[in-house]
Amino acid sequence: MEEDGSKSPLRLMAEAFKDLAATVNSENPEVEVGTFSHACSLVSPLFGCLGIAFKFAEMDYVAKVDDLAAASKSFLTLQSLLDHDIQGSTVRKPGSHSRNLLRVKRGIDMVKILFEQILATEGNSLKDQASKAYAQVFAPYHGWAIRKVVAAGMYALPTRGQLLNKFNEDENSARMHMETYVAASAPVIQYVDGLFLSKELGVDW
Ligand code: 1PZ
Repeated sequence: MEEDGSKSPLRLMAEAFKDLAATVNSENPEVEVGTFSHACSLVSPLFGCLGIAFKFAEMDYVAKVDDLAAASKSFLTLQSLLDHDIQGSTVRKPGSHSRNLLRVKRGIDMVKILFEQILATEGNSLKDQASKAYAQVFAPYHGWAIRKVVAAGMYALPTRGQLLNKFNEDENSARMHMETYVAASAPVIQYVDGLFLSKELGVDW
């Protein structure tokens, strides 16, 4: 039950990605950096529900999304942002827009897998679902120390019920928004991967 549907963070997230998906699925997709970074910024409220252990994930994610938002003043599309780093040989350089784009893409992918897991399971713990999403998306790229901290943080996650409460959702409205996000984020994630791969930049770094 949403007291004020227009303010539901899950709904805002789902709708922003639905719009992005429509762009990506159009004939000649041109995804604007500003539209993309705005949609990604709507994921941030999730962190508020995760507890203190995930504060550092939030800081890193938000900094990278902010960098993309700032880049939108210089580059109209994700494609032109990548081209700029290719020309300067700065694609993999720490802090580059392209590198941040790849990290942010992983963030929205992790949320997608987490929601898929939540939709597919019952029970009140989120630990297994979150661990699985992290293992698939981030663990291969994080060193031992970060993986340990994340694993410890998994014990401090809220329960499913607490998460829905914080989002001001009941099971049905939450399911609906999560399903929308899962369906809409898939082509967006694929599109970003496709951009990197079409320019032979790889996505496994
Ligand atoms: C209920 C779900 C629990 C979700 C837990 C999410 C855990 C992610 C933990 C990430 C710790 C981030 C610490 C910093 C990592 C950086 O070294 C890397 C590489 O950055 P670079 O070298 O390019 O500057 N950063 C990342 O890999 C991006 C991390 C973003 C994390 C976003 C997670 C979004 C998921 C939210 C789920 C609700």
